[in-house]
Amino acid sequence: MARIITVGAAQLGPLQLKDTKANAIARMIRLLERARVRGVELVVFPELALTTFFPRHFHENLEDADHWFEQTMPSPDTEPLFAAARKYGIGFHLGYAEIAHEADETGVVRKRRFNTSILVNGTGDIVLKYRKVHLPGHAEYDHRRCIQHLEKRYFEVGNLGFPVIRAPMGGLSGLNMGMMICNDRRWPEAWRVLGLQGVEMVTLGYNTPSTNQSAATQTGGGFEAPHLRVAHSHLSIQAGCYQNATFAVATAKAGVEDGCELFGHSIIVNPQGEIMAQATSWDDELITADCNLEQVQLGRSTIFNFAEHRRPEAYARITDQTGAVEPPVWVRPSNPSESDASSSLTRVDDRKAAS
Ligand code: ING
Repeated sequence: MARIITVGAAQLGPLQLKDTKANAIARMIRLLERARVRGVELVVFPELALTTFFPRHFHENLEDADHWFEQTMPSPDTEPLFAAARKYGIGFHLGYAEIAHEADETGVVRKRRFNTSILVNGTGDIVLKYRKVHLPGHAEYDHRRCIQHLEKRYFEVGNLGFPVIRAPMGGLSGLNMGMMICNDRRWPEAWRVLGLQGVEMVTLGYNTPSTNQSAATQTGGGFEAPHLRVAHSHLSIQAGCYQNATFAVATAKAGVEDGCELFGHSIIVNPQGEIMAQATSWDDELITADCNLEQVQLGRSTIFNFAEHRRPEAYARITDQTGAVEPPVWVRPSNPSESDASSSLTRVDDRKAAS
C-alpha cells in the first residue's frame, strides 16, 4: 500500500514592522484555505512567521523585544490558526519566537528565549517541537553593518537536539517527521542526526536576506555573491535530502521588509535530491507536491544504508572538535623507509586500541 501525503510550502511575502500578528495569521489562514482546496495534508510556514524578521532590529533591553515572542502555544494570536487547521484537518509546521520559563543546565528556572518551530497534526495536537541550534549573526550591535542580524542576542541555542517523531499526519497512520530552522539547513550534521533517526519528511522555514551587509562588503554583496544566495540554499537542502534519503519542505518568508530584501524560492525536495516544486513569487504563495514515502527506500537500502556503510570510528572529529585545527606539515623523511605518507598520522586502529 503506497504511503502518499500531499504537502505544501506556504510561503509568506514580507511582514513590515507595522504589520500585526493578526495580519500575519489572517494571511496564513488564507493559505490554509487554498491548501484545503488543493488537498494538502501538511502545510509548512516560514521561520518566525508571525512577525517581521525582528533580529534585524536592535533592542538595548531584551524585555523591549518580548512582544515579538509567544509565551504560550497556542497563543491568543495563533489560536485562530489552530482552529482553522482543526476545521480543515490539515497539519502544519509553524516557526515562531518562543519565551519559556524553564530550568537551564544549572537547574535554575528562568525566562528563556528560543527561535522555535512546532509540528501540529490535523487534530490540532502539537506532535513535535524544535528550537534552532545554529544561530547565525551576532549578539551586539555591529556599527559596521547596514543590516543587523541579532539572532545571537535574542535567542539561546536550541536545547532539544534534532528530534524525529513518528506521528499520524494527513491520511498516514505514521510519518517520521523532523524539523530544522533556516541556518540549520547549511550544516550536514543537522541532516545526518535526523537521518540517523529514520526521518522521512524534514520541514523547515527560513528568512534569508538576499544580501548581508557587512564591513568587508559595504558595497552590498555580502559574504556570498548574490547569484549564489539561492544556489547555496537549494544546494544545502537538495544535498541533505539525497544524503539522508528524505523528503523536505523548505518555506521562505520573502520580499522586502522595511527596505531589507529576503529571497523566496521555497522548494519541496524528494529523497533523490530533486526539486519537486518551487515558488516563483516573493509573496504569499502555496506550492504543493504529492510525496510517495516509498521513495525513501531506494537510498536507505543502497548507497545510504547507514548500518551497512557508515564508519563512525573514522568520524570522531565531528563531535570531538568545534573549530578546525591546523593539519600536520609534511617533511621529507630522513629515512626513505618512512616514506609511507600515513606514518605521521594517527591511525584509526591506534585510536580504537587507545579507547
Ligand atoms: N538566515 C540566514 C540563513 O542561514 C545567512 C543567514 C544568510 C547565512 C546567507 C549564510 C548566508 O539562511 C537565518 N535566519 O538563519
